[in-house]
Amino acid sequence: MSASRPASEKPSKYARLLFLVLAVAALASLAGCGGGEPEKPADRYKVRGVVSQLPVPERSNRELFVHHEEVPGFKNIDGEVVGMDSMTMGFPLADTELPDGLAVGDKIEMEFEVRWSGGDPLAITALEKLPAETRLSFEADEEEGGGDDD
Ligand SMILES: [Cu+2]
Repeated sequence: MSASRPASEKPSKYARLLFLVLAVAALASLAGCGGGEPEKPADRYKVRGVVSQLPVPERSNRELFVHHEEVPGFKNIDGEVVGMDSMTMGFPLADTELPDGLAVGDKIEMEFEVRWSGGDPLAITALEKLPAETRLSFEADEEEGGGDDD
């Protein structure tokens, strides 16, 4: 029996092959471990409300004022769920575009995020108009019995 090894092959070919295999393996493991612990993500909330003031174009920070419903799951800076009462407040729009023709009095549903570290803690990340007949929780308190006028 004769072992027919390719002893005549040039070693440099194997070296290159080995290098290639190692390089591919290294890349694969890099892609797999994604770069360490993720930062604490922003808290995100969804809330409905009524537009009470549109952003003022002259101001650099575009802020939409909304009379919003209660946000029961709202967390404070320590991550404790403290909730947020229904109130009228300004929400920075960040890069979010407003729906065409959005006007004061329109009902909306929006998502906003809160980052307790960094410059601007609050930002609207999504916003859409709700049908005008949508009943919001604070309306039920304020005007039981109706008398709706547009
Ligand atoms: Cu609020």
